[in-house]
Amino acid sequence: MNALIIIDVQYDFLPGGPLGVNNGDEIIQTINMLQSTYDLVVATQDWHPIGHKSFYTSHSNKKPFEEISLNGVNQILWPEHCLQGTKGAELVTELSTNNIEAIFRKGMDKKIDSYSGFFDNARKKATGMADYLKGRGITSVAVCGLAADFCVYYTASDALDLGFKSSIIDCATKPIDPKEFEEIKKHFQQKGGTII
Ligand code: VGL
Ligand code: ZN
Repeated sequence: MNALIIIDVQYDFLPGGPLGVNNGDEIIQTINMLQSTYDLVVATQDWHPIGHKSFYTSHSNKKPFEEISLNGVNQILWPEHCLQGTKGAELVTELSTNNIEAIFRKGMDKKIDSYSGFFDNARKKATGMADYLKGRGITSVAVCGLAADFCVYYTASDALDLGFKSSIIDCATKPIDPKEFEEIKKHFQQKGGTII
């Protein structure tokens, strides 16, 4: 049984948003068409409280995209995005959601960011998505959505560590940094993942 995992298709990650991914809007129809070819469809939603420590505004004298160590974990400081309950945190209305059986929220702990849909970045807490997928008999996952070089990649990579077959759907994801994503793809394939 295979599952499609749709990562963070939220307004704040679309062009014009505070963390807008170039051409991020172009993947939505592709994701809609793909859904019917999977046994199960799930999604994630980046869902930050005000004052989340991944925001540069939560630290003094820090600029967007600066890197710091946050409780021992490397952290890129982002513009404020996906604040709980705001329009920017909503799943984009053009995304078909009728077949999405579960939505896993992440990034709710102020002290630690969460790129992967499975764990926070320190791997201290699981979202429950792995158990959910396993409970549904899923052995293989395909990951799409935003952003390719962060939440999509971390989710697909954790899926491998958790024993799933895992692929990234290249035509249904867009990176923040295209050059970085090319390197990431090589690394993911070396680890046993597939790019489709
Ligand atoms: C993401 C940075 C910060 C993502 C979420 O969805 O890729 N990136 N929060
Ligand atoms: Zn975030």
